[in-house]
Amino acid sequence: MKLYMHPVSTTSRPIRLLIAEKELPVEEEVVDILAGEHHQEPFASLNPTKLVPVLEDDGLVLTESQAILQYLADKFELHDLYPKDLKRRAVINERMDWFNTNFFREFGYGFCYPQLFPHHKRQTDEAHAKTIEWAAERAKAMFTVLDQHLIGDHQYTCGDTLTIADLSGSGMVSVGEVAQVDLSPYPNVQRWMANMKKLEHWDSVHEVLMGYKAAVAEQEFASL
Ligand SMILES: N[C@@H](CCC(=O)N[C@@H](CS)C(=O)NCC(=O)O)C(=O)O
Repeated sequence: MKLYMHPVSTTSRPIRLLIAEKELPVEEEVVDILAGEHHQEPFASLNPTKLVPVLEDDGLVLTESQAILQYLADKFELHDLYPKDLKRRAVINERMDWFNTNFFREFGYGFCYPQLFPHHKRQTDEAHAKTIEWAAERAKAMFTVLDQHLIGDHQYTCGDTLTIADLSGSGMVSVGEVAQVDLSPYPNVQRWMANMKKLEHWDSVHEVLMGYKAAVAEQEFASL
């Protein structure tokens, strides 16, 4: 079984964290998305959407991070992280969809990525600034939902035990560290992220991201 990924990639890190924490027998291969390798063969044919991550397992090719997390949790019977109980599982699936659509559209693709990655820069300075301004308002609303409603008084996003939804969501929130996002208006999010950082392999999985953070430390970022 092989995971095609990039260590900085927001959607690859949660899967790498799952593999590391549970010592899953999954080989990892870096696709250098910063050098455009995902637009070249053979990767472009493996995933015509030309994004990482991709999981290959004996003829099965999966190209969406949430589906990959769910598949690995089922395949290796990680019932602690992805229970079979219908309603608990439905909540985890709901949170994963929420993170990957509502939250990440605004915070990742709208707010952070245009500031962090040159190929996400808009064509004019005005369009660029407006994109970030538009997404910032919506990302703040999403952080409020995450803080007040999804986490609230709990330790994690689906209650008081860790699930694959937390792996997914924390990967998305952590990209904000690179863009120097202040999470102090969201104390429950800060508490939850502190819980996530206690995972044994958090630091090693996020090492390259933290290197990227150091590399752009002098850049000026919009505030959320
Ligand atoms: N919906 C996809 C999104 C994957 C995605 O956005 N991948 C990014 C890295 S986080 C990528 O490959 N970017 C390449 C690019 O921007 O050209 C998933 O959840 O797997």
